[in-house]
Amino acid sequence: MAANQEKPPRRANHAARQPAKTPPAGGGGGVPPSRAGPAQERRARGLGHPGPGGFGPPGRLAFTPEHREELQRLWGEMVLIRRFEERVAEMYTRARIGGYTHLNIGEEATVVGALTTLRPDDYIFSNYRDHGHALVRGIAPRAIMAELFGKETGVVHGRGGSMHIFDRERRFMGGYAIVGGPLALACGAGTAIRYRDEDLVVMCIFGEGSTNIGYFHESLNLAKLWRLPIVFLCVNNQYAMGAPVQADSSVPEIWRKPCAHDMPGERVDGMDLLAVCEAVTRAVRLAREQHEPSLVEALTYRYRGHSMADPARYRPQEEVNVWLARDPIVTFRQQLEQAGLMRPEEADAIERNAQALVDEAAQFAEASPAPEPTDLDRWVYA
Ligand SMILES: Cc1ncc(C[n+]2csc(CCOP(=O)(O)OP(=O)(O)O)c2C)c(N)n1
Ligand SMILES: [Mg+2]
Repeated sequence: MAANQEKPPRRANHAARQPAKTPPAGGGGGVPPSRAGPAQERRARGLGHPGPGGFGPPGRLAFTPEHREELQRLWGEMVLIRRFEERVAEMYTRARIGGYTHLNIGEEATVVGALTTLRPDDYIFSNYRDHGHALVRGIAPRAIMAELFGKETGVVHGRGGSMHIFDRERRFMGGYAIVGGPLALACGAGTAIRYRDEDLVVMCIFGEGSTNIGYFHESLNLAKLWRLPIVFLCVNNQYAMGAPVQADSSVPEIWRKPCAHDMPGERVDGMDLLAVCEAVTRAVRLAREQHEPSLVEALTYRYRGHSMADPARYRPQEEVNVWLARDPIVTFRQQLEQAGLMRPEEADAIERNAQALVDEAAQFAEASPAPEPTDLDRWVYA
């Protein structure tokens, strides 16, 4: 009985039937009622429902001198992902890493541009393509690499491997192998945030193939109905394994799909870090200030196969070349240099730093102990 009293109150049926266009003062339409009231009322008077032109005011970053340091840092994060994953590919080929391994190479501008908009106490739900997400979140490269090696020093003690990176302290709520699965979990976190009346945001990252799965529509429906503060980030790399988006989605423009749930959607150039940052900043603000979930579709490309086991022979080389010419790391560096915001020697120093981190991570992973056979069921839940 005591446990029952601790549960958040059930929401009234009539609330579920209310259209949730604008939040009524003192509570969101169709939201599980929160335990506190005044803060909710404050937030309910936010920016207003976004129109078809976009989510609201623009973001904050630009190629201007006051952002010099931050822009260099962001470029450095993209470089770190690239160097880290090149080493992962090498270590996989040398059989130091087992299981499945999916790389972010080519998608760095989307990863960095999106995740940099979050506060450290916001939640992230990722999929199996999670190394880059974990790096940007601040999980140590050595702990990720050791995880990939299946070592006890890995971020989840070597029990998860490449697809299941998890760090509760950093609110990195996991990579998941089940396509679409994290969307439902993100709704759980979003509901918890509303019950506790917190001003936190959940970012849920998934591929365009996941939008054909039932979980996608169930989750968007619930998120909108209950006004859950979720940013649905669809990384549209245009392929789900070997299937091009036009072949598996009746609506290949993913940003249009959330309209079925009266949810705003926006497409952004996923090779352009600042554009991603700007769009996601607006989506985060909507979620945090108005409990308005939205979807951002970042159009990007993976330069490698679906996983390390995939030679990606299904893509014409001319198509790959078009996207290679838009390499986000090369482009962003050029933009920074042309704007006088990064000198070649500064870029070289950032490169060296990334390389040193990756070297150290690989050495650490190699030298770390494997889990003890006697600990087989430790850290494992079923
Ligand atoms: C429920 C489920 N169905 C099928 C699979 C097999 N599978 C793994 S990844 C993948 C493609 C997903 O593509 P997308 O969502 O576009 O993400 P990407 O790999 O391109 O990042 C599929 C079908 C799975 N893991 N889970
Ligand atoms: Mg895809």
